[in-house]
Formats: sequence, structure tokens, C-alpha cells
Amino acid sequence: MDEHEIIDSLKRIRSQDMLYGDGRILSSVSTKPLDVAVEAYNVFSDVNALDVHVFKSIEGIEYDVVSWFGGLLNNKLIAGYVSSGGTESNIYALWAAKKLYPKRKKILVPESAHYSFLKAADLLDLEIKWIPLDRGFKADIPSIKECIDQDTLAVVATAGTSALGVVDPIEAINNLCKETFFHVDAAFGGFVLPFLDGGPKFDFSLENIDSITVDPHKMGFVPMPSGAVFLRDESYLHKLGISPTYLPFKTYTLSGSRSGGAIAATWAAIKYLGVGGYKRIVAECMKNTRILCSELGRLGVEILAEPELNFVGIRPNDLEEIWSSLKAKGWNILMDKKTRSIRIVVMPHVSGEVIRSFISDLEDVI
Ligand code: 0PR
Repeated sequence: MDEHEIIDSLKRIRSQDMLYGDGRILSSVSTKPLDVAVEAYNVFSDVNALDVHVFKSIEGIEYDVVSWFGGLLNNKLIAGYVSSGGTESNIYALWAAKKLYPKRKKILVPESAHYSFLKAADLLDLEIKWIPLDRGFKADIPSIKECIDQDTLAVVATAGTSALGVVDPIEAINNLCKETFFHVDAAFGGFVLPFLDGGPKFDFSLENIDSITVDPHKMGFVPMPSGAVFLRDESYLHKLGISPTYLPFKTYTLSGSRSGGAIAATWAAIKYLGVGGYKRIVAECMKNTRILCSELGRLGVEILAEPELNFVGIRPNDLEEIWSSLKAKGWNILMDKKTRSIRIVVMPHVSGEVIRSFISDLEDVI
């Protein structure tokens, strides 16, 4: 096959997919990346960020990215790296926790946490103590109080749960974590909460938070695979460093070879949009979320948790029937079996017009 044939074939295969721009994808926590971020990715597509003795450029760019997050997450001492996504970041955080408290095994994980914690527990040989949720689908504080003890390795909380977009009571959990590792999975909310006025606290300004996951490839407009994981300071890194005999440096990441493109793309997006750009985008998403909620109210459709982010879990009567009728009308939606709800993520591609069209179809099928 020549170059044209290859690309044409791939385009043909790709054409069976929906595009974010079609305005039918309500399920996804990602969106179309910025053109400038894709271009930045291409500039660095052959750069292995592990290989800083070959590619000196990428170290400084990643340093800039980490510093920017230091400002965003209220911690100038922050240490971290651009990972492949939320799963790697969550595993890495618990690995750091295990290095800090090698004898402890128990982790307290709310029932709403992402399934990557199952992988982390399995890989790191940890025991999960599931924390039930309160009536608002948030981690139940009395249960954490009851379960936390000297054997507790880590407590996990989520800023933007995967099924309902709920933010756990992170400030209250922080107060319970003086003697244990506290990890916040803000894979989704990390690119939303800092840009809201008066949103709940979830960052390093809470003194017991040890690590935070944030995903640029979700609300950050960066192409995959771009995650990020941050530790409170460099002291956590000492026990994570490995010195391969043939490399002239220590490596502190979970991944080995890493995408220089992902780092450059993240750098491009944060430079291009800046805090002001993200604020404008988040404000628009929240406005559309409120419109959606008020229309759902008009139709009498139950909203499971009052949205704090651009994320709504709905439970119409006749859930399964309505779900399949909406799918038949071309909507890409996901249903959560546990909460029995349909998740609607009001991403930047879910415009006011998309919401009007969805509500009209929902009204029809109801
Ligand atoms: N933490 C949270 C809170 C997440 O929502 C996710 C994944 C992760 C961690 C893991 O991130 P990576 O997937 O980058 O490793 N978020 C989505 C989810 O499971 C992934 C996704 C996206 C699923 C689009 C479905 C879909 O249509 O909800």
C-alpha cells in the first residue's frame, strides 16, 4: 500500500465512528482536542520523554506544565509528570503511598470511585475497604471515620465521579487523613473546579492531600494519552526513583518510554487557553448544564445528584426503554447499572443546540 492508500483506508474505517462535532456524543468525558495541541503533539511525536539525555527539550516543557499545575492546585512545591491517563496516575499515587507506608495494606475507597483502583489494589497487593455513599452519592464521612485506623495505607476521594460527576466531601475527608495517605482523583474535575467561582476545595491547599490525578485529555482539550499526576513535594519521589545501570539518570515515573507529544500538547493547550480560556469554556458548559437540568425538571425527569460539575445523572421512568429509544434515535449515551442512571456529560461539544435537540427527542420518547 502506498501512503495515500493507507490514509484513505484509515479514513474510510474511521468514518464509521461518530465525531464529537456531530453533537450526538453525550457519554464521553473527552472532546475534540485543540488544533494547536494536535500540532504541538506532532512536533514532538518522535520524542521519548524518558530519554532526557537525547531529548533535552522536553524536560523544560514538562517542568513548565508541572509548574502551571502548581499554580492551579495551590502548591508551588508540587512534583509530578504527564502520564498516559487517569488509570496510570491513580496506580502511581497508590504506589507512592505504599512506598511511604510499606507495612500497611488497607485502602478506603468510596463505592463511586473509578475502577482503576481495582487494578491498583490488585497490582500493589492492597485490600480495598469499600466506603458506602451517602444520600447525595458522596463518600460517607461517618463510615470513613469508623474504618480509618493505623493500618490504613490510603484514603481515596473523587472530584467528579465516573457515573454521576459527584464531588466527594474532600475537605471533610482531609480532616480525617492526618496519619494516612490521601489521594484525590480529579481526573475529570481537575480541569473544571479551579475555573468555577466558589466550587468545593479539592487541591493541595488542604494540608493532608498527598497526591492528585488530573487528566488533560478530558476537559483540558489535549489529545490522548495525556494524564497528569502530582505529589505534594519531591520528598515522595526519593523512594520511587530507579537508576537503570545503562542510563545516566534516575527515572521516577510508572511508565518507561513516554510520549513527548502528550507533554507538548498539554503545554500548548494551557498556554493557548490559559486560566481565562478554561474559565470561559467551563462557564459555558455549566450554563448548558443548568439549561439541561431545568428542561429535565420541566419533563419531570429525576436528576440523581445536584450537579456541581458539567455532568448530570438522570433516571427517567422506564429507564431501559427510554435508554434504548434514545440510542435508536442516534444518541450516544451510557447507562450506569449500579445507580440506574443515564450519564450526560455536558462537554464543550454538547452545545445549547445539542441540548435542545436531545430534550426534544427525550420528550418524544417519554
Ligand atoms: N478517574 C476518573 C474519575 C475517571 O472518570 C476515569 C476515566 C479515570 C480515572 C481513568 O482515566 P483513563 O481512562 O484516562 O485511564 N474516565 C472515563 C470513564 O470511565 C473513561 C471513558 C470515557 C469511558 C468515555 C467511557 C466513555 O464513553 O468514565
